[in-house]
Amino acid sequence: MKQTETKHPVFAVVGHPNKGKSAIVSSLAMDDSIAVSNIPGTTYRRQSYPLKVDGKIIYELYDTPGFQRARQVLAWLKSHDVSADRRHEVVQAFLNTHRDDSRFHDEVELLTPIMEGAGIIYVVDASKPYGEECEAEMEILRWTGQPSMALINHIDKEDYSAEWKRALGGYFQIIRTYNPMQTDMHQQIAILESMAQLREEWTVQVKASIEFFLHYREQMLERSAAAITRLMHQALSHVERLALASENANEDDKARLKERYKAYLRTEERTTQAEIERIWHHEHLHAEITPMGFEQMDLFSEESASVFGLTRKELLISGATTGAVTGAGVDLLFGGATFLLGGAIGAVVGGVGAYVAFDELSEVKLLGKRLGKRYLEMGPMQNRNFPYILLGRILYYTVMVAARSHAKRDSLTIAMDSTFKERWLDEKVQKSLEKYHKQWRSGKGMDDEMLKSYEALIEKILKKLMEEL
Ligand SMILES: Nc1nc2c(ncn2[C@@H]2O[C@H](COP(=O)(O)OP(=O)(O)OP(=O)(O)O)[C@@H](O)[C@H]2O)c(=O)[nH]1
Ligand SMILES: [Mg+2]
Repeated sequence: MKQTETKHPVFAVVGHPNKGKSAIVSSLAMDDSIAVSNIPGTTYRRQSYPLKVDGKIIYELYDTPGFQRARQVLAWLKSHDVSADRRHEVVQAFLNTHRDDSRFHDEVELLTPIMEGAGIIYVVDASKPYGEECEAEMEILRWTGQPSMALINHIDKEDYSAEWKRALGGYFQIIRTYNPMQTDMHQQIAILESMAQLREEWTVQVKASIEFFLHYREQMLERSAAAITRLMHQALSHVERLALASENANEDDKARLKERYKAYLRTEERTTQAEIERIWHHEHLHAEITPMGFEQMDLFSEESASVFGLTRKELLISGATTGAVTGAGVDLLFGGATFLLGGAIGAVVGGVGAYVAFDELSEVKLLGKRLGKRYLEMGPMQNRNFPYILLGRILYYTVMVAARSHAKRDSLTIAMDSTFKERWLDEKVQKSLEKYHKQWRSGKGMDDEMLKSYEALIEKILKKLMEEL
């Protein structure tokens, strides 16, 4: 189908082998399933990757193999030359004659979508010096008559972009630098705006795509905030029950219940992380050998508490101690055997120890007979610090996933950042959050309206964090 007949813009990403074409497609189409590798010739066939939102395609990109025999193709075209306004017909004739010619497999693959109407995105790696072999490639692309732009990528640190720009200038209307390894919404929008300029008929569609794209980003934030709210709600209001075999509970039963309660919370966190990955189109993170996540840093570790939890001073600010917090309450706040974290962890957060007592997440209650059985019960979460640890961790995870380029294929390691908390949590935010945390603690639950306002608060925090990326 010709581009003018489709409702969304279509572009073919082409160039020399191993220059980052697939990385660029991954990044622009937000697709982490595409093969990206430093072995030249990784992409063997043309393949279309549409960016879809609610079933509607925003734009579609073709990943293609690199040119292999550009000079021979150009020689063939020249030997069949006609008038300049009909050169695209010669390219079409080349395709018709060479469809089954294995020598030109890659050229046929990459030229086909262009001759079907796709715009051209020509990728070069400006960390290598300009090479004349590209001239034949650019010349062939010119023969197709399709609108085109060049993207300058930097696979390594060296920079030969000045000489590349001079060479590309003779062939392309628009030349832009693009880093597929970085997620930057402005960079992405800039590319879309360049696409809009390429051909007058495309402007309206591409502008609409930009609107959709911005709207989609907004949606991803909203959906993330909803997932985080659900996690907080489930985790903090959860009540874990253990049926007892005998009349009385022994220490083993209590320990078993505590472990189950913790396991539930860990699973909820992991499930939400997976949901966040889906929202941000990182479907393949778990195919990695090293799973992404806080595997090295358990939800109930002191390290977690020191990085994400509140300090004693901050706990006092939250108003957690105002009113009648006595007896068990104080123990739940600072831990039965109130402990200060050791020097090693203190150092991580600049000498301020965080308070947590994971032994004291909630009281263990022995319940009366139910269906002839006795139950032990734990929950809802009473620990004042836990909500901040859980929330800090999921916010951090969301930011890491959202900031990850879809072109990356290494496993994501979470480098802990002890300054993260300062980026989102201040006294005001803490006070607003505490209102909800208190409600969950009380076991009264939360109505939809209150959950919605918590979600709005989380969304605001996420937006702020994302803007700083
Ligand atoms: N550091 C860095 N590496 C990049 C960048 N772009 C691509 N790479 C790496 O360069 C290698 C080649 O990238 P691909 O996207 O597979 O290249 P391609 O042009 O599709 O290659 P073929 O399919 O073989 O033609 C991969 O190892 C990428 O991770 C970049 O901007 N920065
Ligand atoms: Mg490729």
